[in-house]
Amino acid sequence: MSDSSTKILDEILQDGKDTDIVIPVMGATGAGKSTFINYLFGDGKDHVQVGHHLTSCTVNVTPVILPSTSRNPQNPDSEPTRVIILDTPGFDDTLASDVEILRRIANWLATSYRKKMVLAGVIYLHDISQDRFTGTARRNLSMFNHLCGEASLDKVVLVSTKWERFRDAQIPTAREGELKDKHWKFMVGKGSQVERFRLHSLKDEPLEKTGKESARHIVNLVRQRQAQEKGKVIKKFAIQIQHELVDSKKFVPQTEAGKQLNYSLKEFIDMQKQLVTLEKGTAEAGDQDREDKIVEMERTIRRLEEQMRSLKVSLPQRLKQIFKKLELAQFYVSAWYYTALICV
Ligand SMILES: Nc1nc2c(ncn2[C@@H]2O[C@H](COP(=O)(O)OP(=O)(O)OP(=O)(O)O)[C@@H](O)[C@H]2O)c(=O)[nH]1
Ligand SMILES: [Mg+2]
Repeated sequence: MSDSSTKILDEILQDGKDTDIVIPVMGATGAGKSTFINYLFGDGKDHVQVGHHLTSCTVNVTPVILPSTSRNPQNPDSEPTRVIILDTPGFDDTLASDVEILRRIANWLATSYRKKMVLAGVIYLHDISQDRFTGTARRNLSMFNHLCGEASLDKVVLVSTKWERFRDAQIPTAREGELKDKHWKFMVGKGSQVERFRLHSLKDEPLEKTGKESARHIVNLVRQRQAQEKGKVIKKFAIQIQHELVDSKKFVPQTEAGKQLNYSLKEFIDMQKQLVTLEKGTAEAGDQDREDKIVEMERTIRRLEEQMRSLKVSLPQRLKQIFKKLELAQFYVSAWYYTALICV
């Protein structure tokens, strides 16, 4: 993305006001977030960039304004409502580390909350054409839950995408059932809604809403829930990470989502130990399974090392002194410990 377009996108946030409605779209890389957002416009144009390659496409948090701005009928002179849809990069991205992605999402959401922009709800996309609920899918769902917090899950719509990759609806329907019974069970129990984003109907399947209508229907679900809550808590509604960063004045690594990344750093140490043991084993065996495991672990280690480097960069001396002053001893010590590990 060019510098000038990034500047324009920043302006949406800079102009943020309490009449703005924000709806972030999240999910793993390639789940179809940018495609979903473009369908909301229904004009065939790319308002956000869609990726057709194996590398991640959206690397920055990108807000777009839906062309459905409306005025308050009781007060026609008031500012029109801007509905801002937020495109986000997924975790386990191929281009940026999880620490960096969390920092970008967290900064945008915290700034919007400070400006009193109203977060109406969150849309989470999952690619139903994936044969397995992979580590990346699990990680994204876990990070998403820690960003939102349990209390916000009734503002979440869980959406499956890429149904068109099947000949009929049998397999994706069964997969959706499995998601509801297993991976999404907790969230559905806390009030998350489940929906399908559909581009066109499959064999013997009448569908009322496809393409733009399907995408708009999902956004309307979020807005309807917000309307039901109007006058109650909506003006104060925020997801967990916004409360943590703005109300509780925490640093990103201290938030529930940030702590997830610390756990990954601990994993790094365990993995190194396991790797040494496995390497010893392969010297005598030539065992293919074992070799595959090593390749997979080396890949994870490289990813975690990258995160550690990012953490080091995000912890300059000045910040360390602040932690010390605030007597955040536990966090300070562990951050120092990991930094020292990288230096040896
Ligand atoms: N058939 C089908 N293809 C889809 C759908 N959504 C996305 N795609 C395709 O999936 C690929 C990735 O889509 P994107 O919209 O770029 O996915 P993304 O979640 O924004 O990916 P990142 O920006 O990398 O995080 C593109 O080739 C899209 O055309 C869908 O609902 N159905
Ligand atoms: Mg994208």
